[in-house]
Amino acid sequence: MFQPEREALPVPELRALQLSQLQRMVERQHERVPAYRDKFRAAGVAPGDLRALDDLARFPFTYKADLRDGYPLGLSCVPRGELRRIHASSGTSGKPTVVAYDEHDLEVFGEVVARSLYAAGARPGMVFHNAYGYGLFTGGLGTHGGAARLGLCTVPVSGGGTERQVQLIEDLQPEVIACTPSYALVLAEALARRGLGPDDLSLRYAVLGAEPWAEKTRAEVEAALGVKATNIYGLSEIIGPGVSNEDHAEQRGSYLWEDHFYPEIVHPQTGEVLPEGELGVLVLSSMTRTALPILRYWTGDITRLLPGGNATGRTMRRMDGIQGRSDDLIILRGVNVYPTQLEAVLVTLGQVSPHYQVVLTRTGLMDDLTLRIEADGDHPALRLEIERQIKVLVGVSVRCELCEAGSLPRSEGGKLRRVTDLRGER
Ligand code: DLL
Repeated sequence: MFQPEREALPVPELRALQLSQLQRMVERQHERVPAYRDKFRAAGVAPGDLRALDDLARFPFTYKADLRDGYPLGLSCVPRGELRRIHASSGTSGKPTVVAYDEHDLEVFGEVVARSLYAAGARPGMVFHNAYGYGLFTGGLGTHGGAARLGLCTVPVSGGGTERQVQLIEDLQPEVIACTPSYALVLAEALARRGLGPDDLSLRYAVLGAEPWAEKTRAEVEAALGVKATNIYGLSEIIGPGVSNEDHAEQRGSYLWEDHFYPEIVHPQTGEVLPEGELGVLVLSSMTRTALPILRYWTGDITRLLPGGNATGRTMRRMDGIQGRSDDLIILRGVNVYPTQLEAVLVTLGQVSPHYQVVLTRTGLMDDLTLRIEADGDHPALRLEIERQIKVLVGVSVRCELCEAGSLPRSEGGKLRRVTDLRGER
């Protein structure tokens, strides 16, 4: 462990710490942020009502729209002069969401990413090929700061420029690589084209995240690069990468750094807090942030909490892989479908590549979903089998289209969009 005194804190002490941090947080928000004062008043709560962790359920959620309404820095708790960095996540429409950090927040950011990289297998002195995008996106600079804190030697290559990345991996012999899982597949293909396989590479650990991915991708990346791959999760509104990370020796759920981020799982429609182990929307409170503490942030990410305290000695809870986003939900002729459910079927069939795209179209009043998958040649039997399995396991009729290997879009270094919705177009 990077910080055993924190990561293995006995659970009763951890809960007491969380309560006192949450109490301090709501008091500061009430005192300093008019928008939170209004939200508390509308919900009929005051900071003094938070006497036990269960009381948190009475407090309001914060949504992306609250950050947008306060654009750019309406929810900030500190004067402008105390800010040290700003990141922004690009929205699909309109203004980006801006997030701000003061010196203390950057310390927290470095600490949680250092813990994450350590859990992923990185150790001081290793060379770190960082292919997350540098810039307004939190991925590049966020992992960079944590790597510095851990004592890695970072190659800040950023996303894109695949041929140059391959050259650098060959020449600088990094032990650790970080990028999106879809870009790891692109790098693996490019390395293979140069005749470089797992035994030729220095890489040992891959830290993959920023988008959903399945076990099949893990297996492919591990085999092609000769690494142990772990899942890193995070989001700009809470801090960036490093909210949670899997342990490389275990690879079963990402340890959530609960001394900084308080997790809840809630029902996607009612917002009711669900018992541990149930699937729902992840809601996070960034308790220790000073510039931009966010209360009960509705991440929209669907997952479940798993217990901690297993072989790794960490007491903090883990979160399962992200199963989808509450706003990615496709409602196809009345049936709820997440793209990851389709991916899961492909994984169980095992004969197709992890490259797929979902295309939604409309004929008259009927919505249609076409699942485009790469395969070598057209195999009508395979196509029918995929359609049949999806009908049985997901409950919808889709059309499967097999495309030539290498023909579907690949990640260009950033997040890959898998769903194309043409239903609004003629
Ligand atoms: O993607 C932060 C990050 C950078 C995480 C690098 C990991 C590695 P945003 O751009 O604000 O921040 O996007 C956050 O991305 O709400 C999820 O929907 C998705 N996401 C992030 N990590 C994972 C993951 C960064 N491991 C949004 N699995 C989140 C699935 C993920 N989805």
